[in-house]
Amino acid sequence: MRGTGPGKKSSAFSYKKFIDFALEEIKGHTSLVPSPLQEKFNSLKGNDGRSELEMLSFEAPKVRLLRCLSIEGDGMQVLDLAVFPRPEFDLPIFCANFFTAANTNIVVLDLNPLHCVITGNDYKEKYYRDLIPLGLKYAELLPWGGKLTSESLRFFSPIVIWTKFSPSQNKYSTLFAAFKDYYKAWLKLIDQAAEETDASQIVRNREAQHKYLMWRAEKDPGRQLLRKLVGEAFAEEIVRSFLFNGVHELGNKTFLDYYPEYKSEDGSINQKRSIIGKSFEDRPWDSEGNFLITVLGRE
Ligand code: BLA
Repeated sequence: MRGTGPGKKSSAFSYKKFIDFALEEIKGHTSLVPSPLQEKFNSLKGNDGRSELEMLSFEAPKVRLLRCLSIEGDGMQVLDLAVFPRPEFDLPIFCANFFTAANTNIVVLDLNPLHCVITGNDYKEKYYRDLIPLGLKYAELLPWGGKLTSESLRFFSPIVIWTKFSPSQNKYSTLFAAFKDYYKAWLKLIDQAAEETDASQIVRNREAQHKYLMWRAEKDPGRQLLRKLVGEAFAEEIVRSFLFNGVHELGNKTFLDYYPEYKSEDGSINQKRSIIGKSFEDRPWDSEGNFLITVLGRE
């Protein structure tokens, strides 16, 4: 390590170039304009006086919201970049969720399916069939990260990259390559997407996105850290109005309407992330993208 102290091991690494790539690359496909959210959610320093949080948000003709939160702290980096299509499109949601601490990296990279790909075949065929080789390539380079919140699997696609690794330049390069390839694959989908005109399909897309957002807004693993950095009130605003913007706008159903299994005896939401528990020690899709365990339907 050149001139870096022991506590600074991972600070040579930054997710900024991922963001630069995403914003630059999309320009060849569509025209981004800043989101009105940008005014309230931008840059700030964490309560520890050292962490920097940066929030960026944009819209485009087919994109309801492209938003990104990055945190650079003391030996810690976070990237949470997601792109949510407008409800007139049933496109997958681009999802890059990377947490880097001194000794570990936790990675979810996926084109999260808007509709179920576990019990249903049509949506899987439509969007993932051609992407299976891409998924297989990175499943080898960035192997399955072991057991995780079982409920999360409903929101993942057959090409999801769920991995954990110790800091290594080589792994970061592979992750950057995967990020670029997944993002480009997603941009191709958005290029090809035709606007839905059937009102009932648009309603169905909107509700599916709302259900997804309600899950993530309630059970986001980053909440504790955000609360520590910016205080409880602003952390909640970031989660509900920025990261998972749409929870208030896209529908009226509550978390428990969608996920009644989380209801506790007193009627409140069970605070546990998982009711089923952690599972899926190994990657639960075969090499053709078939889910191997069929207990987890979504609709
Ligand atoms: C851990 N983040 C995780 C884990 C997953 C995800 C699966 C492993 C723990 C688990 O099994 O739940 C990510 N889970 C997802 C994603 C979906 C999902 C993307 O269901 C989508 C449907 N993460 C952030 C931000 C921070 C963050 C903003 O997005 C920090 C500010 C941190 N993620 C974070 C931390 C952990 C984690 C600290 C490990 C701690 C823990 O497991 O609670």
